[in-house]
Amino acid sequence: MTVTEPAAQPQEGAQPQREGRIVRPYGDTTGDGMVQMSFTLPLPHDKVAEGAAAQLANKMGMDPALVVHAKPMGDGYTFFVVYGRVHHLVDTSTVEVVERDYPLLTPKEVNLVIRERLRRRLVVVGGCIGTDAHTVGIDAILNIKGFAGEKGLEYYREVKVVNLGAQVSVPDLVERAQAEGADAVLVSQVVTQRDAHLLNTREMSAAFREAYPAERRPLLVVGGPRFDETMAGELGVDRVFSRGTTPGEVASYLVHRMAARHAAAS
Ligand code: B12
Repeated sequence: MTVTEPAAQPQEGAQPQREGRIVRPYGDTTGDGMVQMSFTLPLPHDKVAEGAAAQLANKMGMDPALVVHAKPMGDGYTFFVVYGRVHHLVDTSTVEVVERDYPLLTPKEVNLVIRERLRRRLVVVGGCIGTDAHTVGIDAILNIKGFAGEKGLEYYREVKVVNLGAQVSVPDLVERAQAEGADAVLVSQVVTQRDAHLLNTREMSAAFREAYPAERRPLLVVGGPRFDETMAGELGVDRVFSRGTTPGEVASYLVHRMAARHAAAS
């Protein structure tokens, strides 16, 4: 998909122009429509299971569908990789994505905006909620060591980070956010089994709405590899970040929103 990069200093609400293209997948030769997909069936590995995998792929629009890998996964389960042709086209001009609508700032610029606008440190409280113990993602954003060559928010002199770690209950998160005077609450959800990430996020956002008057509620930001970034409204949060997010993007977003709130209040 070809998406033009946003300008360095986009206007508030401005939508970058997107170049539209009609594309189909590429396997052996350009535009041949070849794709590969993997899944597990609750069947022991035998010829019938392989036939069932091919039939499923056929029903999903893959024709021909070739089972290229099959591996037993414990008793009564088989993992498959199927390779084949799909005939669908994608028009990139109809693709909906959340574009970055704020400028990317350096840590120095972020610190400066906070100093000038807020005149105190920006307080960020973060953690993994529910039973989720996958802290590597939230640590990548918050800890000084950071991610992808960027330092985490702890590195920013004007940001106070309170990292609560794993398995934080929603009431504890709300209580700590209130005690710290949080400007933003950053929540990570990595486990998506039975939609736990969606249920936990909705519970969290509802609890913050209950605990705070609307104008004093901290910014609610949720992140994790399997979130759909277009779901912020549905989940009751201000922003959703997904795979590959860097600390600089988050810091830039926070000061952008903080500056907008500050301007609206004065
Ligand atoms: C490391 C790991 C573990 C470690 C976690 C250690 C730790 N301290 O975090 C341990 C061994 C404890 C573990 C346990 C389990 N795990 Co595990 N784990 C992983 C693994 C291999 C890597 C995750 C990771 O660290 N990624 C690296 C980070 C940097 O990436 P990230 O989380 O996506 O974060 C980035 C973005 O998403 C974003 N982001 C994330 N959070 C946030 C938050 C905010 C606010 C923002 C802005 C951005 C942001 O920014 C980050 C940087 O770009 C994944 C598989 C995989 N390859 O992804 C499985 C995986 C996540 N685990 C899985 C499972 C099932 C489990 C267990 C249930 C296994 C079991 N049966 O016991 C337990 C659950 C424990 C629990 N209570 O949560 C499944 C989840 C499946 C699902 N759909 O839910 C996965 C996908 C493996 C799999 N394929 O089955 N796991």
